[in-house]
Amino acid sequence: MRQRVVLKWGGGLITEKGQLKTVREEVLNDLAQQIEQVMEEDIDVILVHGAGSFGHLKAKQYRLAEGHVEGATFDGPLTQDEAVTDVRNDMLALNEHVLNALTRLDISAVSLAPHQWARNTGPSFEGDLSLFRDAPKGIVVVTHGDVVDCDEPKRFGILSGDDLVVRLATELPGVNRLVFAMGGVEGVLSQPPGVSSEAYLIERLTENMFFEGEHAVEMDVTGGIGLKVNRGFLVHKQGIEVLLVSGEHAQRVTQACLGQQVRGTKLAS
Ligand code: IP8
Repeated sequence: MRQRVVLKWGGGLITEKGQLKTVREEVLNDLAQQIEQVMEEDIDVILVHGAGSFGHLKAKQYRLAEGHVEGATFDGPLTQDEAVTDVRNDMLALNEHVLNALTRLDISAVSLAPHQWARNTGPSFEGDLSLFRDAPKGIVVVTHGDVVDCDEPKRFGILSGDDLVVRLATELPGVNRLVFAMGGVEGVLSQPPGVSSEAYLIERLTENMFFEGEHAVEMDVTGGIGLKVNRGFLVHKQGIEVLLVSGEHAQRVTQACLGQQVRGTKLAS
């Protein structure tokens, strides 16, 4: 059967997280090259990317993760509805950078923005995955975290790339691996309870272990490393390998996607 890998590029990896709408072009180019290497081994890639500074800052400012907040005032000139449109457009702009990085290497790619095909938030969001399933071999199908429509009374909400990967990895045929490529860390780090000693890389993470779950609440509207681990275990339980690796060290994403030995964290039972 055709083999596929679901790959998530973290928003903090491909953008400068603290600087509004700034792409890390060199990182993008390197990551695109690693996708090329994976495809040379006849493995198809479903690529999901996060939002970083193209999504989280404005989504936080206008409380978009909470959905429609009646009568709320915000520290900014927009209404919530205007902010929804802006963030969707900003995500399309980031997605264009991603597609450009792929097409520069002659990698064929198509993009499916979630606000056009998905509804509601969380790992069991609604949306038809048949366009992903039926994509011709050799084409990278790309999607990303987004602001999606939700049922009343919320009206809209944030669908994280970490939720998208759960359904993509568990419902598409031929997926045997899910890889989270992250910025700033080599995987999941330990944090002995109540102790501030140096954290070390956990190479095999089981569900009952403590880990460093620090999460930049001041700018992240989704869930940081804790969400990745939680969603990763949903996928691991379906018999799919889940790895969290650095996207900033040469070859690690390729190695992880190909199932080779790699420095990082693997989820384990
Ligand atoms: O960075 C969040 O997606 P994530 C999407 O994958 C927005 O969690 C628009 C903030």
